[in-house]
Amino acid sequence: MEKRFDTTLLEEMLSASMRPLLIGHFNPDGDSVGSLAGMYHYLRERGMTPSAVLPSPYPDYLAFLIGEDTPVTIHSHEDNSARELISSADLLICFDFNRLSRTEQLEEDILASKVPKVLIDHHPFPEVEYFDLVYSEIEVSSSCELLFWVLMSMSDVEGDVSSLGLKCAESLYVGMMTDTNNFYNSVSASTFEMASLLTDAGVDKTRLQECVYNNYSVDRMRLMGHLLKDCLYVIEDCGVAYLLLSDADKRLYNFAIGDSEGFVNLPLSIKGIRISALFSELDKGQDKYIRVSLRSKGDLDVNRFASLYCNGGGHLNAAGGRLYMPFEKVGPYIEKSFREFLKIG
Ligand SMILES: [Mn+2]
Repeated sequence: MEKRFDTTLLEEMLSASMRPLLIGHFNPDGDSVGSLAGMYHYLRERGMTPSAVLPSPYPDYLAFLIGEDTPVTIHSHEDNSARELISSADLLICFDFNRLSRTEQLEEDILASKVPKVLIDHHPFPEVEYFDLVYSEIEVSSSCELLFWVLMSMSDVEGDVSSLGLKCAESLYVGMMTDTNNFYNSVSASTFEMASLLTDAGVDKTRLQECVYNNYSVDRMRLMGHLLKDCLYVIEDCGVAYLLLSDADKRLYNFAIGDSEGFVNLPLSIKGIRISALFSELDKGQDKYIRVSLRSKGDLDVNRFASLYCNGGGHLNAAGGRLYMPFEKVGPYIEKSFREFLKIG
């Protein structure tokens, strides 16, 4: 249950560092923001002054983890501050991604940096060659859980959860909670143990659930209703169901970043459905593509499907990718692809 890690090298790197920089992935989710914020607060508790960057904005429902006391620099085309932070840092710690390309426009800057690099991640096949120290476990629920057990192994923590500080503890809890879809997938004994230790140490799980899951707009609720009623497609003989979220519908329902969170899981509650997908049209000038999210049950490998048909990857039961085609072609393309992938009809 309890996991132990060798933290000798990490502790050496941290004590040698004056300007550590924490980096999350593009389209940051709860796990990426949670692990970044968790490490941030842990280092602050120890008198260090870390910085943090994200390649793109985070959803509103995570704002409570990143208050004024956790300054995070968000990269944008117009502003070079994230790039400057990368070039001036003396240690880079990356969270919740296995490929540097997940940092999008910051990838080049990270590659150009010659300082020690650490990766803390739970996706398969991480690009270990770019890092000096890698904590990678794919059996673990989330990067937050992995970071939790790494921190618990640190010589200044030695298994004492209260020494992490409440903000660190809350951040790690939120990342684990969101990546497991509120304890629904990828949960093992060590995940429950982590949750139990964190709640014992004062984490208010009800408050965190309220902040994350009961904080949506009316528009988001109506958009979900519209999607389920008018934009849900079922390929019955394949056990596949998918949702098509167009840019026009997003505009109609005042879509905000994070509003489609959880939508992809909805079709999985239909009897007989074992794979679900969400295709979300993005139409922002030059960044025009269709964002793909995939979920599956059992041994159906959507990581493989994403890499074969959707220019992406992820985990066995949760993956993502991108399609470059007119939105109206997605339905026929995906039905054909699933038939080929599952060898049906
Ligand atoms: Mn994750």
